[in-house]
Amino acid sequence: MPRRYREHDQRVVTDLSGMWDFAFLGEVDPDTVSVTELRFDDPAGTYMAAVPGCFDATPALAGRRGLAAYRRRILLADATPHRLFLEGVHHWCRVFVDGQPLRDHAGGFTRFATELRGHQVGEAELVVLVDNRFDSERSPLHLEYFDWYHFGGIAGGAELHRLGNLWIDSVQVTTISISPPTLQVRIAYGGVRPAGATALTITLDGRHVFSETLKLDGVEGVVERTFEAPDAALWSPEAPNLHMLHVRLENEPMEGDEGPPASDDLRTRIGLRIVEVCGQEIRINGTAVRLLGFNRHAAHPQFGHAIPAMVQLSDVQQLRDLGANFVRGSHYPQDPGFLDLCDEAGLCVWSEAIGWQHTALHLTDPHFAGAQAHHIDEMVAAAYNHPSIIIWGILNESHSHDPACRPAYAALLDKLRELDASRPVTYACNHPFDDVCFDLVDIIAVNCYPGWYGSEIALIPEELDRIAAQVDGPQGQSDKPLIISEIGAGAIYGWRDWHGARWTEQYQVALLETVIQHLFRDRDRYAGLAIWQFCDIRASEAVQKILGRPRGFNNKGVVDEYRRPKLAYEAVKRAFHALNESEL
Ligand code: ADA
Repeated sequence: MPRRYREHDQRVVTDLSGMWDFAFLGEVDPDTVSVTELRFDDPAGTYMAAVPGCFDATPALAGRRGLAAYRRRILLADATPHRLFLEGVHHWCRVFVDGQPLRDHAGGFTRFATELRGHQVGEAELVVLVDNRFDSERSPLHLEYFDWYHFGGIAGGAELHRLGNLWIDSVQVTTISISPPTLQVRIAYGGVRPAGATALTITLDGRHVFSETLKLDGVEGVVERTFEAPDAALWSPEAPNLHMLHVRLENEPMEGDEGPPASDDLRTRIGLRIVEVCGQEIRINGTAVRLLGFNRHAAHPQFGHAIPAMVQLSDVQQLRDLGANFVRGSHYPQDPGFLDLCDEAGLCVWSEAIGWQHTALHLTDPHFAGAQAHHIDEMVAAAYNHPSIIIWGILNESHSHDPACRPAYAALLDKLRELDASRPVTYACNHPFDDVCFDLVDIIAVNCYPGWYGSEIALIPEELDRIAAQVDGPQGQSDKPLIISEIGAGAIYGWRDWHGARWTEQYQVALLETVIQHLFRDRDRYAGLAIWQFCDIRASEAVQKILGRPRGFNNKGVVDEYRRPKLAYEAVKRAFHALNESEL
C-alpha cells in the first residue's frame, strides 16, 4: 500500500497495483492446478480483480471461499536478481512466474518476498494462486472460529524490485540514547558477488551524518554502526517529530557485471524515542504516558482488509478527534500505510501477531509454533522503524492459564525480545485470576467485559478493582504497568430507546463512561485502556459466533463499519479530552 515517502532512488521499483486477470476456481486443490491452462474469462464479471483488494468483499464474490488465481505480466528488465513483494495475501498463496512455482506463503497482514534469479530477460507471466479457505494445515494462523471475518485476496498490494548487483535487504534503526540523541543502524545487504570496497553513506533529513568505506567480503552480511544525531528532535505522542534516514551503499562495477551498477539505497522514516517500563509506568523518553485508545480491526464492508488510504486517514482523524493516543492493532499487524499515519499523528501502537483464543491444542503443536515464529519475524521486519509502535503483543486471549501453554508463550516472547530488545512485550489475557504466564511479560494486559457478558454496569467498578487486586496481590505483578486491553459493549448504530437496554447506543455510553470514570479518576494503577473497539466489523460466519452477533457484525465499535459515530463517540471523546486536559 502507498507509503508516505519513496523508499528507493536507485532501485527500479514497479508498483503492480491495478486490475489483474482473475479467476475464481472455488473448491479446487491448488496442487492440481496447471497454471498455464487457466482461463480468465468468467462472463459474470469476475475475470478481473483489483490489487490491492479483497475479492470476497465485492458483490459478485461476497462471502465465497475457495481458490482464486490472479495473473498479470511483469517486466524482468535484465538478468540481475529481481524481488517480488506481495503484501497482505489472505491467507495462503503460491507464486508462479512463467508457469514455475517459486514459493508458497501462509498468513495475511504481512509482506513477503519472492526471489527471481536466473530468469529469462523480458516479459514474464506472474500468477498468484490465493486461497481464503480455512485449512489448519496449510494456513494455521487463520481459523474460522476467530471473531472476525477473514477476507481473501491480495489486500496490501504488490511491487517488483530490480535489485541490481548489490542491494540493501533492510535497515533497522534503534534509538540508543536521547541525550545526546544517538542511533544504531543495522544494515543487512546482499549481492551477486563479494562487493569489495564499498562506500556507505547515511544522511538524516538530507544532512550527512555518517560515511565509511567498508570491505564487504561476502555476498550477504550485516553492518552495524552507531552515531550521534545531535540536532534531531525527539518523537513523543505530543510532539511526533520524524526524521528521514537515507542509507546508500555504492560499489564500483566489476568486469562482467550485467545490468545496473552495484549500488543501492534505502530511505526509512524514524522517530528518536526510548520506550521503557518503569514500575507501574510506561515511559516514553523518561516521561510516563497514560495510554487512552481503542482496539482497531483493519476491516471495512466494501474493502475487506484492503483499507484504502482515504479510510486509513479518516480512522486516524477520528482517533485523534476522540482524544486517543493509543491503538491496539487487534488482532494482527496493521498496514504500513496506517502505521505511517500513526507515526505522524503521535498515536502509540500495540502491534500484535495474529492469534485468537488458542488452547494447548495449537500451542503445543510445532506446526502452529513454526507458523507463529515466521509470522512474528515478518511483523517485526516490516514495522521495526515505526516510532509509533511501542509494544509488541502475541496470542490474544489464549490459554495463558494452562501450564501446558507456558512454553509457547515463553518461546514467542523470547523471540520478540531477540528480534527487538527496544520495546516491551505483552499479551492480552482473559484469565487474570489463574494466569500462569504474567511473569513472562513487561506489561500486564487484561481483556474483560464487566457489564456486558454476565454482569451489570453497576458491578464494573468492583470487577475492575478485583482484577487490579489480583494482579498486584496473588499474581505478584505489582511492579508492572497494567492495561485494560479490551472492554466494551455492543450497540447497534441508530438503535436507541427509553429503556437504554443492551444493544442500544445509550447502554454503550453508560458502560464506557463508567469504565473510564472508574479506571482513571483519582486512581493511577491503570497505565492504559484500549476500548473494544474503534469500528464495527463483520463477524466470522461460524455459526456459534454469529448467533451472538446481530447483523452478522461485532457491534462494539464507537463508530459503525462505515465509520459513522454512535452516541458513545461523543461520550468517550468528552471523557478522554477531560482526562487529557486534567493532565496538563
Ligand atoms: C474478545 C476478543 C475480541 C472480541 C471480543 C468480543 O474477548 O478478544 O476479539 O471477540 O471479545 O466482542 O466479545
